Amino acid sequence: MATGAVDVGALAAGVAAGDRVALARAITLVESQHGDDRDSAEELLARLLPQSGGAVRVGISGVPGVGKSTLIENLGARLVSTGQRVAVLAVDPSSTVTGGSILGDKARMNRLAMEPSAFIRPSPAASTLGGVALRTRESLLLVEAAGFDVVLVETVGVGQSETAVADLVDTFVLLALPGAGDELQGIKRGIVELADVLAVNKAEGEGKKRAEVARAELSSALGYQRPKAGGWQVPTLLVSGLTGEGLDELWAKVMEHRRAMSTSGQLEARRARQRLRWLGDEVSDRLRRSLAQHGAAQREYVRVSAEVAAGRLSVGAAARDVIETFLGAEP
Ligand SMILES: Nc1nc2c(ncn2[C@@H]2O[C@H](COP(=O)(O)OP(=O)(O)OP(=O)(O)O)[C@@H](O)[C@H]2O)c(=O)[nH]1
Ligand SMILES: [Mg+2]
Repeated sequence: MATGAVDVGALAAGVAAGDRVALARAITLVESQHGDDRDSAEELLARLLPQSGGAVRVGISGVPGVGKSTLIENLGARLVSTGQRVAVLAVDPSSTVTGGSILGDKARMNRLAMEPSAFIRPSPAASTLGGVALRTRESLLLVEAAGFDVVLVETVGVGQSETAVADLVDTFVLLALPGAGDELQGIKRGIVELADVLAVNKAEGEGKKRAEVARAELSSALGYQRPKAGGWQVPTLLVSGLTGEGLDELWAKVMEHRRAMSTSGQLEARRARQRLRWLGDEVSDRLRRSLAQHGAAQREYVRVSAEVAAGRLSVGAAARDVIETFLGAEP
């Protein structure tokens, strides 16, 4: 659905002034799938780009139920109490199916949601994870233009989404659960490699001993990894998002990572790499959408699909036919 005629100039001014209502509207605009809105969104982003880039961007990931939202609520409240403005964005691939599972999350971040210097945005319901990540990148620029000092991006750990989120933050924090396990508790190997900081959550009271076991195991798993860019050693910590234990240390590590990256020039290099990957994703996404809207190409797709399914046409030849129709024929 189109959001109606948008006064991009006024909206940009509102966002730049830190107006939360304007910011929420701006994010709705970039998330819109409507063609007219896309044009306005791009104009808005072009205007605000010079004011973006200033926030500390941190991804918080981990398997469902590891305690991401609880930790973000507690950490966010601490940061707010030190005078920082904190925004929370969410990337939830399950929302592409259910149309949004973040309601529970927002309830979990009740206290933070009520802070005037905090801003919480549920994840967009886009048709693909790629689409979600693209729009989250844009939302991130908007909250930066609105003057937020810290952006925390929560992602549900199911594999692909962490890669997408690691690609849009400066520091990627992976949360794990207490106790040991062969499969590192369901965390995929490739995901552990993405982590800049690892923390075993729910490490309070009775859970502390088991948390230490998990920490030792993760720590030794990290030992086999090649060092990160700039020689950064991934720390493993014990935290409790519930009680707040270890959260100050966690934040200190995030800041330490950031300082190390800044000093070595890695921060700028990382962001440059991310922007280039973003460009590639954006081009692919647009091509895919144009293809889907191209009548002749879609008819050709249907035709060759039947041939491919029946084994009469090779996949390569079929793909070439679709692309040639797309490039050669009127829509
Ligand atoms: N003991 C203990 N329980 C916690 C802690 N953090 C979260 N929990 C509990 O774990 C459950 C899941 O917490 P959430 O914060 O919703 O976890 P999440 O990772 O955001 O979950 P999804 O968004 O569904 O992936 C809730 O019942 C929390 O109360 C903690 O530090 N210690
Ligand atoms: Mg959550």
